[in-house]
Amino acid sequence: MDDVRTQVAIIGAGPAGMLLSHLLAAEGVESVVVEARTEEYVGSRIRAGILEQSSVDLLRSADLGDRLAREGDQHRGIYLQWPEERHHLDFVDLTGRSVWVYGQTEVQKDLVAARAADGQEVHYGVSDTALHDLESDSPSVTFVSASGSPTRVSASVVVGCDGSFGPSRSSVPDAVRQSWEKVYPYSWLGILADVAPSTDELIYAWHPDGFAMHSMRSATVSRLYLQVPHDTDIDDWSDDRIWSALATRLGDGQDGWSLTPGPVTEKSVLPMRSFVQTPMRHGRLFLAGDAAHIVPPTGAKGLNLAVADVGLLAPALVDLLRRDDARLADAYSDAALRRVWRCTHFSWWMTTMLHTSGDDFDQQLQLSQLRWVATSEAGATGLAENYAGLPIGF
Ligand code: RFL
Ligand code: PHB
Repeated sequence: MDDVRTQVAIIGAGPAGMLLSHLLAAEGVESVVVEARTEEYVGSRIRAGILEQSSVDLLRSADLGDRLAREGDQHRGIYLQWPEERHHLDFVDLTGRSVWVYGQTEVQKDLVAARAADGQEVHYGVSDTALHDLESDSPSVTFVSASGSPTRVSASVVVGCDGSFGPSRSSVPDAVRQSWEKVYPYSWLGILADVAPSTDELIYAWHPDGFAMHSMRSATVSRLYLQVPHDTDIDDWSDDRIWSALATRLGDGQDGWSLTPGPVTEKSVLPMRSFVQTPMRHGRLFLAGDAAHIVPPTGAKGLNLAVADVGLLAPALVDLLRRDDARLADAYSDAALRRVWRCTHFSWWMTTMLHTSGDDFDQQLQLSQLRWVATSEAGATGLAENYAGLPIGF
């Protein structure tokens, strides 16, 4: 067995794990990161596209904001629409806060580059990750390295940043953990296309055929989504069928607006669910990001919640390990969960307001709610405050 010793063993090299490693290193705390996939695979997963103000503030304060400032696209708000009506919600006017279009792939690249420049040890391509002795002061993580060597990382703290399918969350004993889950009866079919966006800011569209969204990654790359039934086979959706459904649902031809189609470079179907596990700390194990909670993507909160968790956890671990002060570590789970539940509610609310359920009564309530949100300053401010993000530490 190869033995490695560090202060913090981090499972998962996604945004939560890599950002945590970066923030800890800046305060003189060492970590080792263990990742099941290859570096290329983690770096190329097409996922989140929107960063809220507090995530951008944190990335900037951690010296990760240079490329974001040059290549990120600051948006004042979003469009909310239903047939025949499109309304712009200006988050800056409503709350003084804005959002940025900057893909998770780009955040991941910046994190990988920063950690590599610092000489960070990341074990990619590991298998059989297991957590041990979490209730003691010397927990450890074992795995088989990419080259086949059984390895043990002994640490003072283990952090599970291993997303929705990793082993960390189930290492909390059954008697201690509690979880909540809601599975939605629809999925998103997402495409990435090599075509300039047909809109300057994101469009969230309610339509009797189902929800549609127009997002983007850059001046030349568009990202679009369609609500589809839960068990959709991607092979049933040709590119033409996708563009035609998007045109209908997004209102092509209304008020002189049109949707420009283009070559599709990626397409996939994503199931939608909400999940929360508590507590986010057990003994010397801490959970952060998707390892502890999952939201449907409608509110653009998943990546931002992962960043917010790590923004709370890093100073807590620095105090614990460098100053022997456990106050922030003891407060971490409750503090993180306040924001988690707020974002869980917001993501559920956006999802259920915008996705058709086939129920005529629901449909009338959705339209009434959309009209109120789009036309009342109080309604619009509620959406804006949640979407543009509450301050870190909320
Ligand atoms: P990740 O990114 O899933 O990383 C977890 C890492 O852990 C590794 N792992 C293991 N490593 C070692 N041993 C094991 N046994 C392991 N098991 C797993 C995994 O390989 C992986 O690399 O979790 P993290 O870091 O918590 O980050 C969370 C975000 O990735 C996620 O919340 C967002 O992508 C969600 N999301 C969005 N969030 C937003 O804030 N704004 C958005 O606009 C947004 N859009 C989206 C999204 C997610 C999407 N999908 C595909 C789920 C759009 C989509 C389509
Ligand atoms: C995206 O660009 O992928 C995206 C944007 C906003 C969302 C979800 C996904 O709410």
